[in-house]
Amino acid sequence: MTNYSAEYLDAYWMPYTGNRDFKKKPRMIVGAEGSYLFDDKGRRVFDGLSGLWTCGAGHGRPEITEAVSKQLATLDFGPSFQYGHPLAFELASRLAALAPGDLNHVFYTNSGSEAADTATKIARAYWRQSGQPTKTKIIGRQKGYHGASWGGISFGGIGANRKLWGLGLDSDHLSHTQLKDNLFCAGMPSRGAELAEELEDLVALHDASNIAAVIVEPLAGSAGVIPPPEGYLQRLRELCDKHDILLIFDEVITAFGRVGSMFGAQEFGVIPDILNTAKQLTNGAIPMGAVLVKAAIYDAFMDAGGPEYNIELPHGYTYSGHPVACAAAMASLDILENDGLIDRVKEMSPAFAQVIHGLKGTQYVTDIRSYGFAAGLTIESYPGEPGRRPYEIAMKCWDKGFYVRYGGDTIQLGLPFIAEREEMDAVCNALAESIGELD
Ligand code: PXG
Ligand code: PLP
Repeated sequence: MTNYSAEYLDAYWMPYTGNRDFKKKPRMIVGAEGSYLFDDKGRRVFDGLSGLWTCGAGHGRPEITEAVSKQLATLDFGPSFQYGHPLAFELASRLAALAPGDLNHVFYTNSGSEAADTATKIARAYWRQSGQPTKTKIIGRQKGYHGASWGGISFGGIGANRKLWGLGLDSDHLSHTQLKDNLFCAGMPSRGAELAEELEDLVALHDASNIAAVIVEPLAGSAGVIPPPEGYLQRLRELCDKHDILLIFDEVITAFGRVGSMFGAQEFGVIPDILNTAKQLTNGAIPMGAVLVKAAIYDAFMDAGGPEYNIELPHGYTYSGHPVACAAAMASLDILENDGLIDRVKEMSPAFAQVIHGLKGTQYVTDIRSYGFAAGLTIESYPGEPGRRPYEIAMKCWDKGFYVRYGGDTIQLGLPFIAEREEMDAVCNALAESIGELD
């Protein structure tokens, strides 16, 4: 079926979508394989964002299908509170071994939003357990994205995601690091490390005795791919240590290969106290997130736990560590390792940077940023309509057989880790052509 009636489309309130626009001209995806989506008209569309930064290993991987089917037939669900199943422990050990430093305890969630809530709840509870109950404020960063829950929209820094909701959680924000000095930079920009010093100003304003944690994406994804300035994350780490503030990295996009290392923490050489993951953890096949916590934090909860039958952290989700999600994650990590996909991203990212930065000089493209297999373009606005031109570009690309992400005044690419050089050229050509067709 390719002609959907208004009635057929009416009931579903789509997330982060212009519902009225979509329902006038539905873009229905009915299948996917490798780096391609298939629409309801039988067209093959290049997946320029790996789903939603989720499917780096490509769609329809038989290894994941098999692992998930087997798990469903063996243990479809087991209660996650007070009881466990072996695969959740195996996956936790595996993630702990992959993670840098002593980030060796894993709390499971079902999404990046829940990971943001979990990490910041752990941070606040940690200080309360440690006799510092006033340390509650969470410092995020302008342009940060940490999901759609009350936590995420409070310490998140994308205005459009906040303005409808009023008072959220006690938060403040560092400035973003997207500087005019760094326009058209491939990789980490050389200027901007001093922006980390703003944490000193926020400490002067609020006092460290009131601040639980700083949460940042090591590379900001949703806001349009903003790699960290050289030295910025190091300085943030130093200042967090100086003031006894926990540092949380939200690696929901950067973990598991996107930036050419297993974690952004490794790629950028800074180890946080808590590290959030989701998306690529299961290659997108089953919803799952994982919050990696350093030993000293976990141990503090165990030490303060009271009698051993007590629950040390009254927090969790019905589906935390879901057996089918664990199976998908194990298979997905196997694929990354067996196919050497993270090294592939690292090796091919200079070629990708060359291709994407080739769009410099294209009309309306006022900035291009890139790192690993991620890139963001800033598009000059129609007067008073910041979102329209990126939307028009993305729709033209879709018609040409290319899915790219648009949001705010940006276009984003997050190529599948299996993307070929010709596909990089093709998606960039489609972007250039689409921009050329604008009024
Ligand atoms: N943190 C970060 C850093 C994210 O990128 C979340 C948390 C929330 O995850 P969930 O699973 O609750 O959606 C995200 C999600 C885009 C795009 O196009 C990015 C996300 C989601 C959808 C689209 O940039 N990031
Ligand atoms: N709402 C109600 C009424 C519930 O019973 C539960 C879980 O038991 C939840 C919300 C939370 O659901 P989840 O654990 O899937 O986040």
